[in-house]
Amino acid sequence: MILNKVVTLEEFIVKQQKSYPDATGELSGLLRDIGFAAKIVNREVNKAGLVDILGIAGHSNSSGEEVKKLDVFAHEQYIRALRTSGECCGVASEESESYIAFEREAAQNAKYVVCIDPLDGSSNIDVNVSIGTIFAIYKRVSDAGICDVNDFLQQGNRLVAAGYVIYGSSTMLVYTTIGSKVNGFTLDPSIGEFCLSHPNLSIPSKGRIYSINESYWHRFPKAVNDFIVYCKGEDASTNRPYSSRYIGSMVADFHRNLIKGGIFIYPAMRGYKNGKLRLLFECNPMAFIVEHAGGKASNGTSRILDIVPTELHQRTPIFIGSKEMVEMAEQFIFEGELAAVCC
Ligand code: AFP
Repeated sequence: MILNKVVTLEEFIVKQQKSYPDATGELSGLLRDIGFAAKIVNREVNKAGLVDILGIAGHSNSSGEEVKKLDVFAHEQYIRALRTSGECCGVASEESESYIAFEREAAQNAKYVVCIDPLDGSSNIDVNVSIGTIFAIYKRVSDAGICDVNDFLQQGNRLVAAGYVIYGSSTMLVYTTIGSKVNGFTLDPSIGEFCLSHPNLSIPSKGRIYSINESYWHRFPKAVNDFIVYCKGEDASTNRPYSSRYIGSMVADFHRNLIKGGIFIYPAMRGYKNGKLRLLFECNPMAFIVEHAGGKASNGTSRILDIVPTELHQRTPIFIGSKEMVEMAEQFIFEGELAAVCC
């Protein structure tokens, strides 16, 4: 029997690096460090039901939401990995009000910053539902030395790399770098390595899954409800009605739609004029990935990656997934109408 050669994440990163003659290996080092931290977080997520790590850590994050112990653990692990890597001069984390500037000399000379949501979907931890980590890597814009806030307040169209880890029925790391394909690696627990399992991922252009928390129906703009009604409509020629699937973990909803085709929506709504999800920690990295997979990400009227951030914890409405579904949703959206409902 001939066994296929397994390609590990580390081997893949090195191979990718070799295809760029000018590459210094710094980005590769950073990606490897994120992969390492992902394994440690995965280990704790897997034993969450066994050890006394479940429960609320007793304080709120900067957005006023409950912080669970695993959120804190994941935040600390990723920060530690990035601090020691020497390839990163600072991190902005969804779990931290301000960015964290690394002071070691090697870090001050490093050219990358990372924005990270260490444990997205944490309200699902207690019920054994998939959760994830989302990361985004930019080149700093400041000169060497201590990084500053402008290094993080960059448009998504300046991203160098982005990815996510999904801690699910299996654990996967999916990432892409500028100008490359999206590749997925599944953690083989028997060898402790992420192995290439989903090369060159591309999202079907016509999906038939829509993912939105419909319980907010009465708060949504009419255009969003009109799109939901369209998804539920009967029409054989467009394969409708579409299927509704909503996990409540963006990483898990996004990952399913990436593989099967679909749209994930977290719109503006009454009381939340910019929706819930954060531009820097959730929307930009996912938009970068979906575009590299042939999909689309919009706030309803403009490309997510073109939004100019003004604050670290800025939120934005998002429509993300299969290109034709996002374009169809956009057809229902009118800026004026959204503004009228939300403001
Ligand atoms: P938590 O991390 O607080 O569970 O929030 C998860 C999340 O940011 C995103 O992953 C989900 O898609 C979204 O919020 C779910 O929000 P709703 O509960 O309002 O639908």
